[in-house]
Amino acid sequence: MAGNRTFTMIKPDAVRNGHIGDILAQMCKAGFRIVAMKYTKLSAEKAGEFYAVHKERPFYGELVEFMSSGPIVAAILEKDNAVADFRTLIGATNPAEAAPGTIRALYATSIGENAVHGADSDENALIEGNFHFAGTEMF
Ligand code: 3AN
Repeated sequence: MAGNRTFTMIKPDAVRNGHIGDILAQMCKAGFRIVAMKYTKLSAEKAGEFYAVHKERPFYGELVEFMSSGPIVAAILEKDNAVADFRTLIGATNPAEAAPGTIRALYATSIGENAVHGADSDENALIEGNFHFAGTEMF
């Protein structure tokens, strides 16, 4: 059965470009409820840990540098079928391939600086949510 929680980050590019409010509004309009949320900044070490699965990929260094380059908004969101529905809402990793109206089509500038993160499975949503939040910060 599909889980009902996902994990997201509004990435440093979207924060820098002033899109926090618009992106949060889209998430809420799409029916996601906020379980946990914080405005924070990842150290390079923490970003490296978060993206450890991509360690062998050629863009890993660039990704870690970018994700630690400025503040982000981290959040756990709740809705039926959360992981899949959220990935539909944000669109493809490469904004050039993202469906019109999706968050990445609207706000992302490149495949590396693609405005938002969305967990890719229920298992990773749980791991990523627990990476950023204590149980006492989830409501
Ligand atoms: P998604 O975020 O859509 O699940 P992944 O898991 O393939 O995509 O990649 C994780 C992150 O790594 C992406 N959000 C993006 O910021 C970065 N990334 C992926 N592919 C590339 C690439 N070819 N060049 C630079 N950065 C990339």
